[in-house]
Amino acid sequence: TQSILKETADQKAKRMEWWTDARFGMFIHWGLYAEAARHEWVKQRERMTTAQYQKYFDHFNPDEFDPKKWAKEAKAAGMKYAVLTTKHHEGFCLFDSKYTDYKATNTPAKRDLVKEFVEAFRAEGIKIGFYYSLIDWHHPDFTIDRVHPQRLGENATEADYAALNKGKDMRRYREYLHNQVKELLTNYGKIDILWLDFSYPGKNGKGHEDWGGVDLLKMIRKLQPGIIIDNRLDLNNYTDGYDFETPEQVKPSALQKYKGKYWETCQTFSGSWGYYRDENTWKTHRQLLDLLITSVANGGNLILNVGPTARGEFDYRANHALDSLSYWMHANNKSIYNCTYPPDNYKLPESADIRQTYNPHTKRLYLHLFAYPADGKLVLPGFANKISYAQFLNDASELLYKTEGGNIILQLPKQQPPYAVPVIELFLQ
Ligand code: H79
Repeated sequence: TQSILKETADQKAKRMEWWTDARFGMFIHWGLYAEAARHEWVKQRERMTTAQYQKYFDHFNPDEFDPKKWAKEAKAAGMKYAVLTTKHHEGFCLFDSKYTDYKATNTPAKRDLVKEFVEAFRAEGIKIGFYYSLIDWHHPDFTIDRVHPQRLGENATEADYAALNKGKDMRRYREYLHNQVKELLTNYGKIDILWLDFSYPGKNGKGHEDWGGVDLLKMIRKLQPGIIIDNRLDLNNYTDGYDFETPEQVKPSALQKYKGKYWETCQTFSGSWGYYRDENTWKTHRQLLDLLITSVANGGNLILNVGPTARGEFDYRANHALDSLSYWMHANNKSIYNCTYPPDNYKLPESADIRQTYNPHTKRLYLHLFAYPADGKLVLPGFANKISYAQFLNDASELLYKTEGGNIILQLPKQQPPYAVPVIELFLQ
């Protein structure tokens, strides 16, 4: 395996430190698909031609766009970084690229939306991430493959695709891609995260050779040496071909296997990433807390997505979900930031009702109560002599306990603190 940065594990840990400490970020999927309001893959799902899709370009007019509001909401919810789709698979650029006319500045929006996003979020002290789609369903040289809106029927052969793609030249697309990534990493100051999406190597798919991945990676590392990159460029033979893994829309129970790695699970409120008006599958407050807490309890990050509307606002359901998270985070964020899974000797038996996190700097252990004991008794098996004090995290109110055999028995008040998931803070001996 090769490497570009020639870093030691300690040097990488230092580069990643702010990100691992942060634990919680905001993803923002915004593009022309917000107008269709039925999934960011609408062009592909409905096999729309670029001509049919043109109405969304012509009518893109987010007259309520105010990224300062977005940044305030992200900050209130406790999110420490934000990653915006500068271009999604549809190919539409939210930024003022020299290399295409298919960009926000040429729509009724008439503005570089990426620039405004960067300025607003930076002003709130939120780290800046760019999502950039490797896939491009608009660029004329991007060859039509089996995942493209203009794909052929199931029975089409390689020869059929070769005929269809006559005249398209991926070399020109590669140059375009590299040029745009260069613009993004040159024109907007320090960029903290680059989120490239995605490769699908294999039969008639696209991988690092199509993207010119090695040269692209070298350029990225050179332009922004501190940047943190996701793992979707298909460059696995470089030790620093990526910085973190990206389990997408997986259940909390599937996160355990990433323990010990750098990872971030990306999750949606309702299933789609782009604004989807009629989707009725919104996660509950409790489910969102479960994703956040279980991520930290397994040593990873959560990036939670908002799909703003075509007016440029967060939808009322997204606002409601963010408000609930703000309320919880305001009182309980110390069990999230700078935390990870506890050392083995502080692990409670596996239980659906409790998730543990641990702050290695302060040596405090956090118990997240997904069920509140009816009799107020909480037994910590084998915890005798392991703790010196106990309190609720939200208000630092003392929790009494006694030692029985090798166990600690915590006596909680009858009344549950007013949080969907209350947190106990234990001071370790
Ligand atoms: O931007 C969001 C999504 O639009 C994008 N990634 C997040 C962050 C994304 N959507 N789907 N996927 C990533 C995974 C897609 C997998 C599939 Fe396929 C596409 C399954 C079938 C078509 C790739 C190609 C895997 C098999 C064939």
